[in-house]
Amino acid sequence: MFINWRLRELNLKIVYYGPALGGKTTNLQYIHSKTDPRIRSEMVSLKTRGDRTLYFDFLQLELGRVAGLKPRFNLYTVPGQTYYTSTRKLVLQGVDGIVFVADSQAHRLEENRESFWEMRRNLRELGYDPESMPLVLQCNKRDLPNILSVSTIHEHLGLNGVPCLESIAIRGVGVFETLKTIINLVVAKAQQQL
Ligand SMILES: Nc1nc2c(ncn2[C@@H]2O[C@H](COP(=O)(O)OP(=O)(O)OP(=O)(O)O)[C@@H](O)[C@H]2O)c(=O)[nH]1
Ligand SMILES: [Mg+2]
Repeated sequence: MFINWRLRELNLKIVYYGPALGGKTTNLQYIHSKTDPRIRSEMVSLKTRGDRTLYFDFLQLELGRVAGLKPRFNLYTVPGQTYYTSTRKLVLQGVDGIVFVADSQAHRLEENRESFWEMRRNLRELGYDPESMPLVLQCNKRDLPNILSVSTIHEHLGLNGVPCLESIAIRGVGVFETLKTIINLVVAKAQQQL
C-alpha cells in the first residue's frame, strides 16, 4: 500500500498468480475490454511469441473512495511458466492482495499445487505472512471437460475459508466477481491500517 498524500491517492497492488496458461492474462484482458477508459489505464503486456507472459501484464483501475482517498488498483499478472520463478517473486513485491488463478483441469492439479506453494514461499521470503495476505481462489476453465470440483481444488491447495469463485475467463464469466471479491478484501485490510 502506497499513499500519495499530496494527490490523495491510495495505491493498492493486486497480483494474479498461478500456473502457466491458467488464464491470468485473459482475466486482465477481459477487465480492460469491459471497463470505461476514463477509469482505467491502457493494458501493458510484455509477451513472448505465442502470447505467453514474459514479465508481467499491468492494468490500473481508479474506483470509488476509501477514507477520503482515491484508490488506484494496480493489477498485475505473473508469468506462469516454471523458469520465470525470480520474475514472479519480483512482481509480488509490494503486493496487497492475490488472486490465485487455478486451472480446473484434472491433469493440472499438481501444477496448481506447485505454483501455490511457490507463491507462499515467495511471500515469506519477501517478508509477508501468507496467512494474513488477502487471497481469492479462482477456479478457471469451468467450460472444459475433465475438470475437478471446486472443493477438490480448494482442499488440495490446503485452503481454509478462502473465497473461491468459478470462472470461464475467455467468456468473462466470474471475472468481475473475482475482482470485486479481492478488492473488498484489500480495501477492508487497508482501512484497518489507515
Ligand atoms: N477453454 C478455456 N480457455 C481459457 C480460459 N481462460 C483462458 N483460456 C485460454 O488459455 C490460454 C492461456 O491463457 P492466458 O490468459 O494467456 O494464461 P496465463 O495464465 O496468462 O499464462 P502465462 O502467461 O503463461 O502464465 C489462452 O489460449 C486462453 O484463451 C477458460 O476459461 N476456458
Ligand atoms: Mg499471462
